[in-house]
Order: sequence, then C-alpha cells, then structure tokens
Amino acid sequence: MKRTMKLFALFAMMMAMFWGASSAMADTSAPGNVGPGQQSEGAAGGWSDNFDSYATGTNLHNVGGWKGWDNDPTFTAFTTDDEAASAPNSVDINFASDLVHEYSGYTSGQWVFSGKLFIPSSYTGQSYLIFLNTYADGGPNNWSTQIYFQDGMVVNADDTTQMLPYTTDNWLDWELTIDLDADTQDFMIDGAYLYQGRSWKDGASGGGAANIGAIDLFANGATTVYYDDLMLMPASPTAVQFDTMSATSNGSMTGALLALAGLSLIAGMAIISRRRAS
Ligand SMILES: [Ca+2]
Repeated sequence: MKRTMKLFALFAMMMAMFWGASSAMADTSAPGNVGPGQQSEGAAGGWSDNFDSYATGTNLHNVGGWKGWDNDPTFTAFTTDDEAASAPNSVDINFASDLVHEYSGYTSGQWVFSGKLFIPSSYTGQSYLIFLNTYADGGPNNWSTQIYFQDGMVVNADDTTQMLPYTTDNWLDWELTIDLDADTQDFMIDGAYLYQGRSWKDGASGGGAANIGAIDLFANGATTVYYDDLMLMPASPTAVQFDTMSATSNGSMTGALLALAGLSLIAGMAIISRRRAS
C-alpha cells in the first residue's frame, strides 16, 4: 500500500512537471511573456521564439510580440521554410525588414540572448543584428549593440576594428551575454568572440539604460538572411532549474528541457526503488 502511494506520488509529480514543461513550450513567443516582470516566477524569467508556432509565410507584424520598426507594417518580415534551424520555419530578413520585439522587466542581472543565423552564399548588402536598451515606437531609442554582416565579415558597427569572418550556407550560432549589473556585453559568433567587456549602456548611442529594451532584425536593404531559435535566458542555469523544479512555467525552452531531464531522473529513481523493493 505504501509503495502504491509512493508510486502515485511520483506519477503526480511527473504529471505536474510534464504540465510545467508543456506550458513552458506553449508559452514560446507569447507576447504576454516578454519579461520577468510579467511572469509569476520573476527571478527566472526568459523568452524564446523558434518561429515554428506560426504558419509558414506569416506576416509577423503584430504577431507574437513582433512588429515593424515604429509599429510600421512596411518594415515587417515573414516566416519561411526555405531554411530552418528548427523545422519548419525561420524568419526571412530582407530589403525593407526592420523587425522589432520589445522586452520589459530586464533591468538587472546577467542574461544571455542567443540565436542562429543563416547567410546564403548569394547574400549581398549590410544586414544588421541590433539590440536596444531603450525602445519606443517613435522614440526615444538608445542602441547598445549594432552588428552587421557584409562581404564575408561580421563587424561591430560601433568599432569596425572588431570583425570576424563568417561562413555561408550554414547555421551560425551567436550569443550576446549582457551583465546589466556590471554594464558589460560580450558577443560571440560561431565559437569566437567578436568582443568582450564592452559597455552595454554606452555600447553604441551612449548614455543608455541598464535595460534590455528590444531586438531589431534590420535588413537595411540587404538580401535575405535567416534567423531562428532566438532565446533570452538568465545566464545562471541554477535559477531556471529551481523554477522548473517547482513545476511552474517560465516560458522558456531551456526550462522545458530541464523539466524533461528531471522527469527522466525521477523515472530512473522509480525504477531503482522498485528493483530494491522486489
Ligand atoms: Ca524554427
């Protein structure tokens, strides 16, 4: 009887964790979950979008928290299945695209903004990956990070001595680590640092805020580049793990994966305890 109760308790725990994991996955890209300030577990909040919850060919203006710059539909972008790091979709940033997603509540701590970028071999132009510490439709705006891709090089627009070569026709991993307390940012692409220890508040415009305001995927007239698997997460995985273990949704893919890992562990423990009992 006791063992039955134990197994039932384990089953209940597994279901609760699975529910937490499912909610976290379902929350992906929901505009309501754009920052820790708007989530139940503020300390471990995050955001992600893999563009797979939208139909292929979706105009992202005012969808999933995305919009054209200044809330102008002219600057929108569309999901596509021409390339995808996670199937079926990525987002196609080309010509007029100037696609913005705002965040709120990210005003302290250490965060990692990561994603994948695909630059076709036929690519021409100067497409930008931009982060702002302050964004509002019509302004005021303050830029922290402006990185462009041109003629085979990844370049920091605010210090063009900082550059790295890129490879084409494959998915490149990029990662921006932001320490809002220490006012630093590090940018890594394809396993190499473009820069480290650069100021976040004074990274581009200068005189900015300790705040993650928005990402801006700006084609600047260039031909197509694709982005996929965008994610904004706490730099410390411990915070996420605690959040997941309490079986609450944190709106993050990593949280969901940690929950699934926890599930496997509990299932393994159940098997061991059954073996011991028999
Ligand atoms: Ca995808």
